[in-house]
Amino acid sequence: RPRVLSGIQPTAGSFHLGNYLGAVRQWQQLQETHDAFYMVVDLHAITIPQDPATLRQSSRLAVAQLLAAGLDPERCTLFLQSHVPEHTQLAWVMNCLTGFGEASRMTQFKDKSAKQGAEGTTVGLFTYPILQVADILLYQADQVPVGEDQRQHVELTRDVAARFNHRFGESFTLPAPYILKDTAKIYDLQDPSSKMSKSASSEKGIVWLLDEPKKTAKKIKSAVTDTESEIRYDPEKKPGVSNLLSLCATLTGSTVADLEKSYEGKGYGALKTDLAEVVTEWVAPFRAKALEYLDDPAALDAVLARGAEKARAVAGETLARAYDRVGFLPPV
Ligand code: AQP
Repeated sequence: RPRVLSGIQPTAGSFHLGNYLGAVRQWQQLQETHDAFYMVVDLHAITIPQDPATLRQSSRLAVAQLLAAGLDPERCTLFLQSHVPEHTQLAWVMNCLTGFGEASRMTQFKDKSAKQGAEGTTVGLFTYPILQVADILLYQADQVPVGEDQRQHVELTRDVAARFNHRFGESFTLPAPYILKDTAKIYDLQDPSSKMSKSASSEKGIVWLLDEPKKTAKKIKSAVTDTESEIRYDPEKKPGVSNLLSLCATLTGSTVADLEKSYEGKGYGALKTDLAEVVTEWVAPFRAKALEYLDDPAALDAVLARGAEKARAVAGETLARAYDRVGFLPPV
């Protein structure tokens, strides 16, 4: 079976709809057909300041949500990044194979560092894409299911892997991004020209999966549209309406063209009301399940312990081979 690997940051509160539709939903599907490795990336989370107690809680919350979204630890390897020290061990080698200019071109770093300011920007934020290179290469992943915002990091991974292979001999699989066109980028409800993002979206622009479903319905109903009234998919001229149409199509399994037809002659209110219902119908049982999993932290920790064991078996082997190729003497 081809192998997939992906990760998600533990977020205080919950995942948002962009995380779910852009990534996690595909993870659930791919565990049926692929050898799947999914991790909660707590090492990545500390690239911006985190309160230790909150981070611990957010990591368990992330696992609870992944289980509620249908990840099955019998079908995939689900683990916490910090439980597998091989990630940081391989990352050092990859740091030494990545150009400073190359890393400086990462647009996510440019955006986030501009927001943090020079003083608030850590070296960790700068090198985080290189830790991601190690994350992916350790498992020899063929594909990486992510949202569009992560494409550049997967491309960096390919470049660094090719460089390692060229210099030290064929060692790493070159991974391809697995990005579904329809859900590659879910947009902010209030600012539909920007992606829905936990750090950049306003509270009204983001759908948190663990919010009260009523609150979510209200947010959807007050989503920004435009001054026309026609329900038509046109991301350039009508980004708000187009976002609502894509969300509705994705969640109901219909096509945007069919939706356009069925809303002919109807106003934006009808689309928003229907979408609010579709989202809350999905979110309500998801939320109930996640909260139930969260009630049993020992069970969540057991899932992670088993996941780490499975992950380390693969990661340890890759790391040992890479260290050998680089010329590190094995410990005796
Ligand atoms: N708006 C989005 N549309 C589609 N996919 C998205 N993803 C995130 N936002 C969208 C995908 O979700 C996965 C996990 O993301 P993450 O939280 O670990 O990191 P991120 O990409 O940095 O997500 P955010 O919310 O945008 O966080 P900030 O604000 O910190 O940058 C990834 O596969 C991502 O592509």
